[in-house]
Formats: sequence, structure tokens, C-alpha cells
Amino acid sequence: MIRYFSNGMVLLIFTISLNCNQIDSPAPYGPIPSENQIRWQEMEYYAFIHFSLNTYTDQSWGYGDEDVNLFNPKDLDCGQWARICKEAGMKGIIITAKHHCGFCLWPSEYTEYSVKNAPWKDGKGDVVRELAEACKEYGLKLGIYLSPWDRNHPDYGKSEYITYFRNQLRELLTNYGEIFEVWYDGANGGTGYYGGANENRKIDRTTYYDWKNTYKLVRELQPNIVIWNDGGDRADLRWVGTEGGWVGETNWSLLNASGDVPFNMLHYGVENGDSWVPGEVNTSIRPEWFYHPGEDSRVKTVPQLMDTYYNSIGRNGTLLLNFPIMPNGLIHPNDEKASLDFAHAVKEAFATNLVENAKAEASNVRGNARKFGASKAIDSNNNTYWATDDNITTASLTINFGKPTTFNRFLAQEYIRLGQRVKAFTVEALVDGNWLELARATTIGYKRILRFPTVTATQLRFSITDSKSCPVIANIGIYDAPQILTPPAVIRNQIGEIIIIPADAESDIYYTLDGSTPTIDAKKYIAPFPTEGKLNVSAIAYEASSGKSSPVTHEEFDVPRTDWKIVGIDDEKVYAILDGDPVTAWHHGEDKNLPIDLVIDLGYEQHIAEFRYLPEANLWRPSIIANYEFYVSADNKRWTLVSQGEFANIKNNPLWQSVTFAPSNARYIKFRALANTEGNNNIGYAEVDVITN
Ligand code: FUL
Repeated sequence: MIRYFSNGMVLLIFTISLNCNQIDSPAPYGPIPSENQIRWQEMEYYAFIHFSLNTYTDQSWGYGDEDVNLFNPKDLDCGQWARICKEAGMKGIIITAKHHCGFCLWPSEYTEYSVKNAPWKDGKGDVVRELAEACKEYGLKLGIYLSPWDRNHPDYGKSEYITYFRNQLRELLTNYGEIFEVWYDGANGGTGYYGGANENRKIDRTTYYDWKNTYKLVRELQPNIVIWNDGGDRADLRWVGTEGGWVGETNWSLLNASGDVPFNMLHYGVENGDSWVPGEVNTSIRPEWFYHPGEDSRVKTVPQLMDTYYNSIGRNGTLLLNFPIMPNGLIHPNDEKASLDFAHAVKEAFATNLVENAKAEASNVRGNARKFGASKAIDSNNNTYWATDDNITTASLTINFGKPTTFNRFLAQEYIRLGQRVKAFTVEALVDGNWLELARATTIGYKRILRFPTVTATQLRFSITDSKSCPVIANIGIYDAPQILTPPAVIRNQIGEIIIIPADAESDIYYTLDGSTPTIDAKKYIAPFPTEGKLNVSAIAYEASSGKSSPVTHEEFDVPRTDWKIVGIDDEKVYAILDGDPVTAWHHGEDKNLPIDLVIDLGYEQHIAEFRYLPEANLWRPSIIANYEFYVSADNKRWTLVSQGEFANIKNNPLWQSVTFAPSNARYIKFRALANTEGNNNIGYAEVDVITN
């Protein structure tokens, strides 16, 4: 180089470009995703459809003996479902081809319990086929939910049933084109019709289904599929341990291939797990999975759905959002509106990536090579990335906007083909010459989005403070999302006071007590206030500075429980179950034997038609009642049983349970717990209520 000085520059440039080509990409670290898992993860958002005989019986779980003649969706239009999903930005639809009741939405050759014996289309209909065609028309992928638990089938629990289950799988995975995902619900075994046996059948979910061979069959029939399973052998995707619409802030796409996975591990994944098993967040657009007319006004609001978005897709998960189908075969207009408003809000939040005109600089670039430089994280190409030298596990990337820029969201993506690496990071903003910490977080994975209060700054610094191996960052996004106000919570305590709780301190609350929609001309909420009788409360949050208001919260209350006394329990804390607050709870000591009774003196005789139970949301020591009896009495001596049964799916979806019965006069009520969801004696309550008529 020195000898041929006149050519030196040429030689030097040649040397650098040679160097670039010689710098290897980082080696994969730990488990990595398969191509099928990557394709699935990139879908990000897709729909669940719950439709079965339950739709016609207002149930959550059918028992297996429901009449096939109930199935007659007069206006069924899978094109409507697909259009809504497409417009909502979803990439596919997973349908409950068979739910726990065993009824099949396709004319299976192997059972009579299907659409072929229903009045719909004179038994010639096939919902799965109609959906497959609609998905094709709208460019959506099709997925299949096939419940392993079948409360109709006579052979359930025997080995013959596995043959039946696989025969059905073969039908579904061969006759309807490409299937992107198959879903094996974990609810397994229990009471059922079972071909008329009407008994309790327990199976060992780790061995009964012989998943290994079932998976083999699935992959043979559909090589591009991903398998979801929350029990038995580890599949391609994992449940996140809740149906509440969130996954842990720390979310590793890893689990161990064998061994039990407790709920809390499902939330967070296993940092050093030996298999790539990413989380899918499944939740419903309404409280329940199947359609219940009583929930038409309980469709999730845009702020709730945006929270779900940030807590799923924004935390390295995908979002599987459910639409319950109405008995007429359509998605309800309220659900359609909510999903489209939600899509609009997501679009608005991420409309402009502020890195577009910014410059990026990194504390370390792998081999100083341009192809791994900081700019690769902001080039809107997810196949290029910023990477550091191998020995580096802390590094920062500074984004310079060149002018004061306002933002409140930060998005980062790892190049997951090389594994999930980042363990911790911070985001700071340069404001008036000082670095201000905006957020501190843990894992990134495929996509992580952080929310923080709006800030105006000239630079943003993303610092990886801990990583398993050298960081590999495919994409950074910075956004200024419009503010969305969250509706307030409304509760009524035991003595009838209304308490309205705002979601944030800056907004004002306005309310009405006659069911009308509140505006800023309505009453302003200052403090709890006393009320009497039945009541219909509506409330909004309003922010004067922006003139924005939240969606409306509606709550209906029966007569106050002022005179209620809990009989035979000495602990004053038991009144937490009557305080209206869903967060406070009480449970009996675990030394008690089942059945366990809760007896309440209503103070005077009332005409009651429904009782309601909200379980305690305690993931660590669940005290959720699964099977119950409900009695009424005039004198606390002679009792009449007015209702008994199971609270279906209460374990995964611990919501308010409402049970109606023939209206009865009662001064005393007795709520008897026969079993809890865990098979032990822990019985508790967040709230108990009745509806009078
Ligand atoms: C649960 C089931 O038991 C529910 O009914 C629903 O299908 C949900 C998606 O999975 O475990």
C-alpha cells in the first residue's frame, strides 16, 4: 500500500469491501423458529370464530346432548365474517369446527352429530367449506379448532375415540385446502352425555391422545401448518396461561420440550428453554366465547382493545381475537364496529414512523461492516439488521431526529431467525441537553412496543443493557400515537353508594342515572354518593385540554345489599364479597371439607330470579367454584334447591357467572360449592349478588 501510494485509495477501498464480505452474520443463538413459525408470527393478528349448538342454547360448553335441530342459521354468510376480518386487518380465521359438545360444523362421515342432520340447508350445508371459500375470496388463511374433548361421543375416554379424532382431523386437513393452524383446546374430560352414558370420564391428558402420532399425521397432511396445544406434548405454539388478552411483559418464545408448564411460565416463557414455542394471545371481543344476547352491550371498547394490542402483539405475541356468531349466522354489528374502530385506532397510532428522516448511530457495529450498521435497524426492511461484535452484550443505538420531535411509542424487533437474545433494555430521550429515561423493559423478541407519556426530544437512545449474546435488531419504530381515553369503572358498595373510578388522574368524570349517554352537561362526579333501588349508571371520562371523551361505561345494579348478613362466618373481612369491588375477595379456610356453603340473610323476603358469582382472580391459589347448587329458604331451615350445575370454562375465563331460575321468594340464600377447578377444597368469592324481579 505504501509502495503504490498513487493507487493506495483504490487498494484501501478494495480492502474494506473485502472485509465487509468477510464479516460473518452472527451465529444463531439457542433455539430458533421454524419457517412455519416465522410465517405464523408475521401474521400477527387473526380471528377466532366460535359457533356451534351453544350459540342456540346460550351456553359456554354444551353437554353433548343438545338437539341438532337447533342448528339453523337462516342468514349464515361466511363472506360477512371474512369481509369484517379483512377490513379489521386480520390475516386469517380459525373456526370451532367441533367444540366440546361434539357437534360438527362440517358433514363428517364419522358421526351423525353434525350439520348433515340439522335443518340448515336441509342437511346439505357445510360451514367449514363456506368459510374456506370466503377466506379464499378475501385472501385470508384458514385455521381449524378441533376440540379433543368430545362430550357427545360414546367412545370418549377409550382408545377407539383416538381413531375417531384422527379420522376427523384427516377430513378437515384434506378437504378444505391449506390450513395454517390447528387448535387443540386443553379443556379435557369431565361430565358429559357420551352417547347416553351421562357420566364423568377422566382421561390423562399427557398420554391419552398420543399427540406424537397425531402431530405426525397433521404434518404429513399439512406441511406448512403450526400446531397449538396447551396440554400434552409440546406443539409449535403455546397458550399464554390466560384468556384475558395479555402475555407477560417478559415474554421468551421458549419453553422446555418436556415437563409440566405451570400457568406463570406460560405467561413469560422460559428464558433458557430448549424449544422455540412462541405465545399466542387468545381472547374474545366480548366477555365470553360464544354468543350471548346479554353481552351485546359488553363488547370491548377501543381503549380495551388497544390495551390488548399492546399487551399481545406489543409483547412478542400474536393476537387471536374471537367473534361469537349470532344464531342467525352473522357477526353482530356492535362487534363489527368495535373491530373496525380498533383497526382504525391501530392505523392511526402507527401512521408515521418518525425514524424515516432520522439518522442512527450505534455504539458498536459488527466488524465495522456497513451491512450490520445502525441504519439497518431503521431501513424498514425486516431482513436486514444492526448487529454487534460477538463478545458484546450491552450496546446502544442513538436515533437523531435533527429537530425537536414529539413521540410516545417505541417499537423494536429482533431478527428472530437468529434466536431471541435481548434480556433488558432502556429507552431515553434527549430533552434540553439531558438524557431522560422514558422506559425500562426486558425482552423484545419478534416485536416489542412500549408506551410512555408524550415527550419532545431531538434524539432517542435505545440501550441494550443485557443480552444472551450479541444483539441483532431488525427494526426500530418511533411513533406519536393519539391519546385514547379509557372509560371509568363504576361500582356500587353494600350500602348503595356509587363509586366511579377514573383510569387516569387527569380526566373528569360525567355520569347519568337514567341510562342516557352522559355528555359534559351531565352531572360531574366528585365523590361517592348514596343511591337507592335498581339503577342504571352511565359514565364517561372527559379531558378538557383535548376535548376528548372516552367510550361510555354502562352498569346496571339491582337493589342495594344494605340489609344482607352473611350467616355463620365470624370474619368481618367476608364482607369483601359484597363491597362491589371485583378486586377484593374472601375465601374459606382450606381445612373445610366439600361441600362448602355460603349462607346469606337478605334481611327481608325478596322475589329473586337469578344469582351471580364473580370468582376471585388469584392465579397462585385458585379458589374458583366449578360445580354448585343454589338454594332458597324463608326461615334458614327448610331449603329449596332452585339451580345446580357447572360453571363452564370458569377456570380460563374467570368472569361473572349468572344463573337464572324460576323466580322464588326467599329471605335466605345458600350457595353450595361442590367442587373447585383444582380438585381441592379452596373455595372463595370476589362478589356474590342476586337479581330480583
Ligand atoms: C377454552 C374453551 O373451553 C372455551 O370454550 C373456548 O373455546 C376457548 C377458546 O378455549 O379453553
